[in-house]
Parts: sequence; C-alpha cells; structure tokens
Amino acid sequence: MTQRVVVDPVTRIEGHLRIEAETSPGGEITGAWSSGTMVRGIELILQGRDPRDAWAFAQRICGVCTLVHGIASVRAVEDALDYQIPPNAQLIRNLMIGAQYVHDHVMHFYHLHALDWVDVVSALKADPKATSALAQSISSYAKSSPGYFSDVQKKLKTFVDQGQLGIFANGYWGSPLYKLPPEANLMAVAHYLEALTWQREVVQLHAIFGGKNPHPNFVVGGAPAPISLDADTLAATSVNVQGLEIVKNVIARMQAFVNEVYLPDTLAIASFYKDWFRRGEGVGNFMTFGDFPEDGTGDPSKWLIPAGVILNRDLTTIHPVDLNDPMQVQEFVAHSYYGYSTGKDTGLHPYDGQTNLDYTGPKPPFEQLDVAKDYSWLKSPRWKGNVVEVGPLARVLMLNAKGFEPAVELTQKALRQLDLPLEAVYSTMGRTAARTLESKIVADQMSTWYDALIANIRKGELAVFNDAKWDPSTWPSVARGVGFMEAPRGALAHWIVIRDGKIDNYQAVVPSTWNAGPRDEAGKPGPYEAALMDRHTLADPKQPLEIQRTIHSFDPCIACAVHVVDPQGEELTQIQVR
Ligand code: NFE
Ligand code: MG
Repeated sequence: MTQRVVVDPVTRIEGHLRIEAETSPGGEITGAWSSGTMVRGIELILQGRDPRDAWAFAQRICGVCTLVHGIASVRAVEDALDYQIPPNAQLIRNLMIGAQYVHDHVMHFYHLHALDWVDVVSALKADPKATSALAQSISSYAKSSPGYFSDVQKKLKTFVDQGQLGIFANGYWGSPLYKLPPEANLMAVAHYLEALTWQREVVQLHAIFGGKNPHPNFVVGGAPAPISLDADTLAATSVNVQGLEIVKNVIARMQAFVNEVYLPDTLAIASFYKDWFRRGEGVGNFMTFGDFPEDGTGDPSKWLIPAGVILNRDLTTIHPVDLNDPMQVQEFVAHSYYGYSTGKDTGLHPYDGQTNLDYTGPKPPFEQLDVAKDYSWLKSPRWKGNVVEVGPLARVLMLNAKGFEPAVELTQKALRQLDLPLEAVYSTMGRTAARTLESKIVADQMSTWYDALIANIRKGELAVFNDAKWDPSTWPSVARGVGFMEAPRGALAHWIVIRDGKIDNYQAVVPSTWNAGPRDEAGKPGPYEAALMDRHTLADPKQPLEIQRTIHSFDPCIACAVHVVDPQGEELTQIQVR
C-alpha cells in the first residue's frame, strides 16, 4: 500500500511550507508535492506610491534575504527611467550584496541545514583531544585546541543534563541516518555556536553603507551614504575612513571564516554522505539572471555571475534570458490558489501579472492536500515553459560553463578531494556544496570591489549618487522596467509600471517561487517536487530526515515566495492570522 507522509511545517526555513510525499511499501518516494501554506499582502501597499519609495516597502517582503528586494526594486525603477548610477554606487551595492551572500549562506549551513547531517547528542561522546586533531587536520583555524572543544562539550552537556536542549531540541538524534563520528559532530556543533557570534559582527558592513541591518537603506540613483574624506569619527550619515576600515576588516573576517571553517566543514561533512551526491537533483534545468556589475556601463559580459539558462545539464549551450519578453517568463496558477481572468491554464508575464486569491483547498484542519486541484499559495513560474532551478547550484554551473577560472578550479578541487565525478554536483549535496563554493568566490571578489572603491576615492572620485533623474517632472508619463539580481536563493526580479510618477503595477518573482512552486498546467513538477522524486527512500516515515535534507538543500524562503499584487490596488481579501 502506498503511504502519504506529511511534513508540516517544514522547520529551519523562513516562512510556512508543507511537503507531502507518497511512498511505496518499501519507503521509496513516488510522488511529492510542495505547498506554500501562507499568503501575505505586503505589495498591495506599493500601488499608487512614489516609485522612489518602493524599495523600502518591497524590502519587507522578507526578513532573511534582508536587502535583495531593496536592490531589485531600485534597479527596476532605474531600468524604467534609464537612470545610470555612479561606479562607486555599483561597487558599494556589490559589497552589500556580497556580504548578504556570505552571511546568509553561512547561517543557512550551520543554523538551518547542518542538523540534517550533524547529530548534536552524539557530540557528547566525542573525545575533545581527537576532535582537536581532526579540526587541525582539515584547517588552520585558531580555535581548535582540546580545551576549546572540551568547553563546548561541557556547555552542551549542561543543556542535555537540564533536559533543555533549547535550540537543539526535537532533532531526530540517534537516527542511523546520521553518519558523522562523534568528533566531527562536536566540531560542527562548536562551529554552529561560532557562526552565531560571527554573523552578528559581519553585518556591520551593511550598517556602514546602508545605516543599519537588517533592511539597510538604499536610494534610486545610487548609494544612500555619501563618502566623506574629512570626518575622522565614525559618522552615521557618511562613509569615512573609519567606516571603510571596518568594511575591510569585515571582508577579511568573512574570507577567514569561509576558508578556515565553512569550506573545510562542508567538505568534511560531505565526505561522510557521498550517497547524497547521487539523489535529489530534480529537473536538470538551471537559470541565472546575472549579477555584480563592476562598472557603470551595464555591460552583462562584465558581470561576475553571467545570465542564462542551462537545459538538461548541457553546459555547452547557454540560452539567453530576456526578462522583457512576454513569452519567456510566465507565471502559471493551474495548481495555485489563484484565478486568472485569462483562464486557469494560461501563463502571464509579470508586467501583466494578476493575483486574484481563490482558495479552493479543503477547510483546515485537513489530512491531505487535494493535489489533483489547487494546493499552494505559490505560483509556478516557467522559462519558455520549462521548469528551471535557480540558486547557488545554477550559478556555480553557469560560472563553470562560462569558464570562470576561480570557479572551475574550486569545483575541480572539491570533486578531487571527495573523489567524485562532475555529475555529482547534480544532487542534494551538490546543491549544498555549491552554496559553499560560491561563498568563497563572492567573498574573494569582495576584496576586488573594495580595492576598486578605494582606488576611485584616492583619485578623488567620490560620487555615489546621480541626481539626473531624481525629479519626477523629467520622467515619461508611462515607463516600465525590470530590476533583477542574484539573491542568495537564486534569480530574483521585480517588474514595475510607472504612470504619471506613481506605481501602476508591481510584480516580484522570487527564487523560492521558481524552486518551491507546485505543478504547472502541463503537470510538470516544480524543482522541490522533482528533487524529492529523484531516488529518495525513507528509512523511517516517522522521521523523514531524507525529505528535510533535500528540501533544506534549496534553503527555502516561503515569505519571499508568496506575496500578493493587485494591479488596481484594491483590497483582495481579509486574512485572519492565527
Ligand atoms: Ni526570503 Fe529571498 C533570497 C529572495 S527567496 S530569502 O535569497 O528574493 O527565495
Ligand atoms: Mg509574485
């Protein structure tokens, strides 16, 4: 008999996600469904507002990728108005996005994903001396003495003895699916705690350039804080020598943590889970929008991350992406709780996007989704009708396909160290490892952007803001544009229509919608669904760790993935929050 396994809510993610899997008598997953169970209306308030204010609202779509919607928003307005920004502003934005990647990826690995692979309770059995030897064999990280690991173990033991595992409560501890020796578990727990302190400090970069974190400030036309040569005290309103010194230190701390902790830990943990390099791929199609322009020319060939689509793992052909082409990006709602005036089976380009809430699911509480009908608050975005995966794996593949040397070297080195073929990257663990590799690529690149910024300042180029199009009387009566970027979870774009100086329509299609969306009108599963149907067998349906591993490898953010837009700015529905 087949069995339905329900994971709801999926924890250690952002937002509300339900996964249902159908398993054969042997536990093999034969069907999987991903359901966003939350709906929110934050974008409604954008209608009719000044487009220059949109970033501040759009940024609140999510509290995890705290700046990406701000960036996509200012870029959308700049694209609509053909508004150029100074090179310094480009570099400052790159540094802010780069810091977001490294911060977000480290937190995902240790605080959201690691406990799928690391058995916290097993760490109590570790020998601190042997843990120290293990740590020193894989990294030069300073905190690696037997005393250090012994202290961490004592702290952990206090938790356990009090019966209060706190942040470590409710894991599937002791499950035979955990493969790390106690010493590796203790090392990872120590780094989990280290990363908590580290992440709090490195976000200073956002505060220097954007005034605060989370949700730093942005401005259409440039960067919000002027560069000041005079002030020798740390100012809240300008970036000066002291602020730049902090930025430099933060970049160094990010690089050190990635090189000495995150990268070696990823490879060490992955080496115990090689079977996870053989499942969880899913669709085999990958898409990037591109990011990190390094000059003001807008020339995509100069971006660190190129744009394009890879179909069926074919790295020899990069298909170009045109976000303005109504036939390329379309959102479908065939299995979503929305209706379209054009019919449930049609796809709409975001400029023509509609969001008409239409909940047709069973009345909660219910046992099972009605997957033959609608089952998610997420739409199903498609590229030329294809399901595509976005995110770190897509980017690392794209960098390899384009022959970006540091990425190719890093990928080859990791595969050699793990003794795996290139095909191994198309997997759950490949996705997780790609996130680590791109953290290193981006952290290293941050030094280049920092040096370029300093060189400009030394030359006396201080401009961070261009006021040429600030005045709405210079705008055309109707303008539309798309702002895109690579957010930590993948390709992100905002589409805006401006009419008589006000926002007429606004649509965001975000990474987790691409990855977590339900089946489309043709019945094609989304990337999460397809990944779960790729060689997963549950050892114990009551402890569906396998589902968690693969879903977490995408780093879900359902707050980003579900948002509501109404072109008329009318109240769509009243939602009772419980
Ligand atoms: Ni809310 Fe987000 C990122 C965006 S999501 S985390 O990264 O955009 O998919
Ligand atoms: Mg949307």
